[in-house]
Amino acid sequence: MSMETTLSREDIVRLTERIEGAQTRAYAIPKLTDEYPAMTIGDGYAVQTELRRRFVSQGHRHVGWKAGLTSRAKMQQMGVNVPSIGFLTDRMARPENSAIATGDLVHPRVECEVAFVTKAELAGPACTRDDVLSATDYVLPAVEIIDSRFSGFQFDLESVIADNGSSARFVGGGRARDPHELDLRTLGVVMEKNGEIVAMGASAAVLGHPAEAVAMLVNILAELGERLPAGSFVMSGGITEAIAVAPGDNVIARFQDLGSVSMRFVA
Ligand code: 0L1
Ligand code: MG
Repeated sequence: MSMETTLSREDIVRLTERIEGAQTRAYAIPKLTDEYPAMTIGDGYAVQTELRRRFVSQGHRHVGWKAGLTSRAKMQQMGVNVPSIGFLTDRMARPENSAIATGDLVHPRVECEVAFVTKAELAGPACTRDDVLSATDYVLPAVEIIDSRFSGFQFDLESVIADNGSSARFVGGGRARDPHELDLRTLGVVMEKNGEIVAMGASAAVLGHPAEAVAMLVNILAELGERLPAGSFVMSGGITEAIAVAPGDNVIARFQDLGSVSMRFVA
């Protein structure tokens, strides 16, 4: 993936302020490429990096990363052939079984993911699935609440990367397990909303194996000049499609061998 950048420092800062406003005050904006059609993936990551720098300087704690657009279905839906990554902070974490407010989100959707917690540093550019499994302390079931800030879901990869891969909230739960005790390719997941099954899938939907997505994330980090520190929380990408949620909805994600994660949404 080329990380070539074309935007000036002033434009990066301007776009970061635009994304920060949309994220923190929960309003939709047009995709960034409407104004900057020549924007590259490298420019998207430059905006994302500046956004992370600003949040950290405001006291947010950077706790890990997420891989996004890791299933063939999602890539096809978006017309892209490369996944994306985004950062996670403590302010995005929500406890299991909690009430999650939608008032500070634009159009939230939920997806089931396997999360990894690492016990050793990982570095690209040639990180492999086996490297990830050796560096993993445990895996746990998680739900990501994504929230694209772009009007009517009209976006492209450059804009989504600048918007931190639509990251908004995440909930970990269930049972922490040693990944060597599980077959992480064939893990089944069922998502229920208000008692109805709304999505289901198997973990192989994530690049064939969720640890493959974490390796990909580490290799993208290397292109950005970064490593994944020990103790990171990493979301490996949606196994199921993203399902829209609204106040009053109760969501439970049931993972084979890992237990379940639940939450409810309030205004
Ligand atoms: O987590 C993800 O797969 C990122 C999705 C980005 C695009 C969207 O908001 O649907
Ligand atoms: Mg996701």
